[in-house]
Amino acid sequence: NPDPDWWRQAIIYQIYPRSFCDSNGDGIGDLRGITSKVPYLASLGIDAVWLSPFYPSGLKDGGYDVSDYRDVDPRIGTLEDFDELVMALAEVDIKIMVDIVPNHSSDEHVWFQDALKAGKGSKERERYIFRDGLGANKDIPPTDWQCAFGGPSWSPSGRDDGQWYYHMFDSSQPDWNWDNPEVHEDFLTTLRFWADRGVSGFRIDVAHALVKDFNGDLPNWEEMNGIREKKLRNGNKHITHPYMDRDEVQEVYKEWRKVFEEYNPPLFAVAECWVAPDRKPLYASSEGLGQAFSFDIMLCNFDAQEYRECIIQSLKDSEKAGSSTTWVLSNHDELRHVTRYGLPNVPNAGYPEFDDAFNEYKRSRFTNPPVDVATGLKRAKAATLMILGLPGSTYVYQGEELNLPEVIEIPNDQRQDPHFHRTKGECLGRDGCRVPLPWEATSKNLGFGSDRPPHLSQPEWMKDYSVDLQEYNEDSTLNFYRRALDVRKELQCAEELEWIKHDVEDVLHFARPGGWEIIMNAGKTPVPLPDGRRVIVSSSEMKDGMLDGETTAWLLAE
Ligand code: TEU
Ligand code: CA
Repeated sequence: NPDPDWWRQAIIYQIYPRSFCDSNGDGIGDLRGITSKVPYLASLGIDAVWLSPFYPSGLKDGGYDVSDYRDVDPRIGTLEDFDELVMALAEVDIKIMVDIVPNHSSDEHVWFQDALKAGKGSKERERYIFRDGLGANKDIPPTDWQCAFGGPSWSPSGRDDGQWYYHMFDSSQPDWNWDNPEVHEDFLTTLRFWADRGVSGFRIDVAHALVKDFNGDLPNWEEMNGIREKKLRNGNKHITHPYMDRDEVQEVYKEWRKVFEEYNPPLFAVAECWVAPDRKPLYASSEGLGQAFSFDIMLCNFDAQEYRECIIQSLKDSEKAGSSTTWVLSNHDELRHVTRYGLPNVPNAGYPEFDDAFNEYKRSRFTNPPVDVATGLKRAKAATLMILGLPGSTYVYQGEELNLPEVIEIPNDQRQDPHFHRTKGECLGRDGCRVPLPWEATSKNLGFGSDRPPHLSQPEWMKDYSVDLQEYNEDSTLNFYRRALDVRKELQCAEELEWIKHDVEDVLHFARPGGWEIIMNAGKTPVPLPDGRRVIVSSSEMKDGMLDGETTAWLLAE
């Protein structure tokens, strides 16, 4: 009897397919490459993998510009390769999740191409969001809004008809019109398509967008940022925004829920939603998608008080929804956390968009970061052991188990992220966390692929992080992750947590059912370990009954 709750405390490993493993030596990671590494995935002790988009794509946004939702990019493989991967994973009891990108497609999607051709007023244009431009010549965009990567969020149809299409992200990513039933139908077909091929769940990209209301008088960009800020901070549903976190988007997910329940166990979904805490339960409820990412821990400095507040809030939000929370330290959009933790702290106001200090740090991403890698690594391991001790599921991003830092030194002509191109290099963008993995220290392309150089080049120092070197080193980060996941499986227990008071402000101490205790010292000064417990795993070496600074330990009663 399949367990419908398998995801609640699962370890889910995120694969960025183009950068995982290249089976045919063309420099691009592919599905067969992933299949060839199934034994490695099994050795980690994970429950599921989540594949970032591998669909046919214009590749203007790392595959998050999908031109066919029900196929595989020929550069990455075939549907047969996908089936083989599913089978190989099933043999080692690992589930598979895929990424659904429902806010926008690629401009190369056949429906968008049809929309451009069919012209103004056609039913083809009704699948996207087209509006007339302003002014006598309709050559002014309908609003002054900016897209997420910089630059206007409307682009001309290119057909001399005065029409513009809306894109929240890059101009190559036109937004779907979720007022159109055809769009609804098509996504239901896509969900079933992948579920029928053996997929257990989905990660839903920008789940808080989709439904728009662009009728009537629209706010200008400055006014809208005010609304957005209010909505992100206060959330309550009385504040409506033209495209963010509208109540109607939940209707879409109720439809999806019906499809999820057609399967046994029901399909699982996790929402990528950047919304205020009081809105999160809507997305995470069992009538909606089922789980919602909490990125708060990713936005925390390495700081006990910030962690404490974040843990309490995340657990509260998920409990309200009857869901479990998520812990994420890195993903394909963010500065890898070894590097982040090696940087000086920035004031954390929770929502980065409106925080000057955070923006400054993101913009400087990563022209000349003053990174202290040793500190970053020590903290990364401590934070990892802390989140693995919490109730909820943990998402691990490929390479974090190798302790990979962000790659700064990518030649500009190789950079792919629209962030980099739109800001004319002012922000280096997200390519630095997407560099292909180092598998073998002394092989060509570090064992990623056998022939052509990887699509983003691996710096010389990356060989020191190779899987093969770490395999045989008992103290490697790779073996630390394996040990922690192994022990965690043994200690698996109900989703309960009890805080234990500690005299030192910088120390977090909590207990889980079964006598399992987690203690983290986020400060620099060592503290004594509590009496009568033995250490079962620790993020750095234990000496003389002391818990070192910036260290986490798991304890059991003696
Ligand atoms: O990201 C959505 C999102 O909110 C981004 O603005 C994110 O905050 C940004 O990338 C940080 O620099 C998702 C995907 O994860 C991302 O890779 C895509 O570029 C984006 O959607 C558009 O599909
Ligand atoms: Ca390849």
